Amino acid sequence: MKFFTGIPVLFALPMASAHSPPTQTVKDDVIAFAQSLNLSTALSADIVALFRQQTKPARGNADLACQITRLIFGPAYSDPITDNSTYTTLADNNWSQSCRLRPSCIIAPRSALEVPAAIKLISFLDIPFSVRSGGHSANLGWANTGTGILISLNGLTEISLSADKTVASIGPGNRWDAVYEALARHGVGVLGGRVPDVGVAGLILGDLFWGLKGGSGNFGIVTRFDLATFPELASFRYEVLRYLATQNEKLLEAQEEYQRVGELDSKSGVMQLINADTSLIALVYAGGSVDERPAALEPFYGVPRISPLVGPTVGGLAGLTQAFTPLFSRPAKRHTIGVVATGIDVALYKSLYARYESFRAEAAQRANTSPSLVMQIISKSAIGARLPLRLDKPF
Ligand SMILES: *[C@@H]1O[C@H](CO)[C@@H](O)[C@H](O)[C@H]1NC(C)=O
Ligand SMILES: *[C@@H]1O[C@H](CO)[C@@H](O)[C@H](O)[C@H]1NC(C)=O
Ligand SMILES: CC(=O)N[C@H]1CO[C@H](CO)[C@@H](O)[C@@H]1O
Repeated sequence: MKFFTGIPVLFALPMASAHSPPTQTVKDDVIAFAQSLNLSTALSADIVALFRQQTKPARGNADLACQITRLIFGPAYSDPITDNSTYTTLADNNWSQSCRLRPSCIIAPRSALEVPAAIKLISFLDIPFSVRSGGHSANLGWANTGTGILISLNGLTEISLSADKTVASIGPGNRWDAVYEALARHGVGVLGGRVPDVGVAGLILGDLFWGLKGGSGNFGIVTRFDLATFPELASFRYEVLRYLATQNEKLLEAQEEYQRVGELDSKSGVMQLINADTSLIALVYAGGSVDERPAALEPFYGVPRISPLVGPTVGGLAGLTQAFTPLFSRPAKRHTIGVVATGIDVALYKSLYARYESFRAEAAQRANTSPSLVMQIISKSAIGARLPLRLDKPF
């Protein structure tokens, strides 16, 4: 203190203000912010009061953000102290353990109108955040945050149909099985995921929609998807065939044959999954009857198989995805996923398969693992008809 004696007070003031912004400016900002939230006067005043009580800087202050959030959102708010059971359920609503984190608090908006307030708060205070639809991500730290606010969209579960049934309006908190079941009651379906508990928004924004492709939760929060419906998706032929692993090379040959010839019939589609002991091939065909094997899918019938997971059925996406449910084991595991895109080349498929087999054997010695190899056929007709990704053009 002695050192400063005699230094004019005038000098000391600017020093202080360089470290903490002048009180008045902060207050104006805060008042404008509180007013922008469209709350009652009393609630706005409470928010301003919370800022006044802070001893730490407001920027980046997750505790303050959570206190404000609690005032604004009431029962749509949870943290580990005030509502640990809701908090724990939402925080662990993970498909993959790799994404299990502990956010400071969670907001689960009950309507689209509540989403802007959450975003205003997060950006005003500059708080790390994460947005979750279904949480079906395997990327480390995705769909959750360990340092800020999780916005869980699980409360936005609208499913409605336009009067003429051509457009379904779907909230991002839905999972595909619920969507398929609800729409099947009206004789229509929408294009979505094959895994029943995948969230609607993660799949569409992660995989399908051109404008936000790859953006996942990073460019904005979609509060409703209006999807075109197709009656064909409520009633088509499907079956899920099962093969012993000893047939895998033959299956890859069948796949190549289908890709060269069968897929020219745009009514046909194939999903394939290679696991340790058995492989599954789901064969789908628009229209068709139980008794009639679609010629386009013939290559797969030629390979010796064991009893099917699902026999020939005429049904919708709800039934087909339910059949897959036992394949996606719970409780959650840790996942890692790698993807490579190739042209049609059976020699390459076989060498990828050999690589998979040696990886599987090696991994089994080190940990309790269950590697799968999935080959996803993106057909010419799918690219030409509706996919917005332009996979026919070089990246
Ligand atoms: C603002 O609040 C009023 C009253 O609660 C509500 O009716 C209105 O929809 C809100 N407006 C917006 C844009 O959130
Ligand atoms: C919340 O519940 C979980 C699971 O029961 C428990 O591990 C954790 O300690 C609890 N947290 C608090 C702050 O009580
Ligand atoms: C919804 C869900 O699968 N939650 C799981 C998340 O991970 C933990 C740990 O494995 C499980 O206990 C939860 O059931």
